[in-house]
Amino acid sequence: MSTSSELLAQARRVIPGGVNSPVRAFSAVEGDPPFIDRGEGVHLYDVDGNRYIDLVGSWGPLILGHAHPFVVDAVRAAMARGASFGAPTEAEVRFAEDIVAAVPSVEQVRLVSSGTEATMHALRLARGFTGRDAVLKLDGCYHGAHDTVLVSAGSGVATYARPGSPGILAPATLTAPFNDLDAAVARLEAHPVAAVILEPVAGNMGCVAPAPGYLEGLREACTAHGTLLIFDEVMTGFRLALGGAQERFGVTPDLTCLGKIVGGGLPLAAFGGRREIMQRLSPVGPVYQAGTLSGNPLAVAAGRATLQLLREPGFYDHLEHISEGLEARLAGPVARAGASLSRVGSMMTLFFRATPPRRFAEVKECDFERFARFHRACLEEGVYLPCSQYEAAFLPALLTDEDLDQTAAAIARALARSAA
Ligand code: HOZ
Repeated sequence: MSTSSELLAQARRVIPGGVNSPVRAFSAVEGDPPFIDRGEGVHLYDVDGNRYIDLVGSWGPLILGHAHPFVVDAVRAAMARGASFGAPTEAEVRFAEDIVAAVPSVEQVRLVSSGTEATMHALRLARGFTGRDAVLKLDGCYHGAHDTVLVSAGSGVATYARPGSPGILAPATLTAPFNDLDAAVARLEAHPVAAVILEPVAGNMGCVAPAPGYLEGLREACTAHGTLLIFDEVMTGFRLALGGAQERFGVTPDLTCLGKIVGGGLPLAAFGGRREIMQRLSPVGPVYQAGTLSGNPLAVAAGRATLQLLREPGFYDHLEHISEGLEARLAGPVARAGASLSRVGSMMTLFFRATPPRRFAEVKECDFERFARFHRACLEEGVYLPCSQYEAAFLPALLTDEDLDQTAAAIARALARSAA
């Protein structure tokens, strides 16, 4: 028995399912999850001594790879000054200035500790600002684990084939298919809706790009109906461009949720947007929002250091070049396997379906049994990929040509091995 499997058995005695977040459980693929010992650059090492090229990157945050020395030094210096104060610091101000400068829609920002908090508070703020209760979310998008948005959600909810979750209270959540503008407009015409929330590039039903004109159409419809447009850029923020998907696609939402990369691998997220909306937040406005560890000095230090490196000229061109390089190397093997690769920037998913899906319903048509075999074969070949067809891989910017060659060759072998 491997050390990972022994640890999983021990974990299951004291932690539900042995994991602290369901997507880590490997329930939809073959075998047990490796328990991780450490990460270095683009590599992960498990407790059994196996080394993997890491294309999960902690589900998105690690655009600079593991334990980047510049980030480590920043966190070490912050720790030496004290882990938490529950009081304002200058670093928070400078960090907020960095975020405002980078993200087109953000005139003011509030720091929180997780993406779930960011979307929860953004939706509350939208309701408070508009005086409306209903919100519209798109099928297959995932916005964290709180009541309003655990409806027709992607990520772990889809992986475990649940329509939502017992225990949630979401009577005012409307849904429409992702990439179906007419359906969304019909909902807005039929109901007074506080906000439309979506991942502008879906990453939680695998990587699904917005159809041409879709984001622009939602923007127009929201403006026409007095509805706030919320981009959940927890995955896409600082990943698809410094200014996220909104910069890449040129569509500006009213509110933006950030997470993952913005915290440099530490628990930090944010939501922000137009000043007049953000001014409705407590203590200036009546919409309450709070958090003891919000703006935590260690997380702020990691986030600031990360953003500093992302602002280096050419960073995103290089990341695009790497991502194109992997896609090009995989094109032949993927086509021969009858699969398809969906990529936007450095987010990508290999779907076991002949053409890349455009909607959640199409993702559900994939060959999940083959995905499970493929995933296990990838692990055995030394490539660590997300353990669900409903997730996106995230490439780190440190991948070398040699890494890309080895990764593509390993994935090609895994594709061949996973054929029935
Ligand atoms: N949001 C990520 C999965 N799509 C990872 C967070 C989690 O659910 O554990």
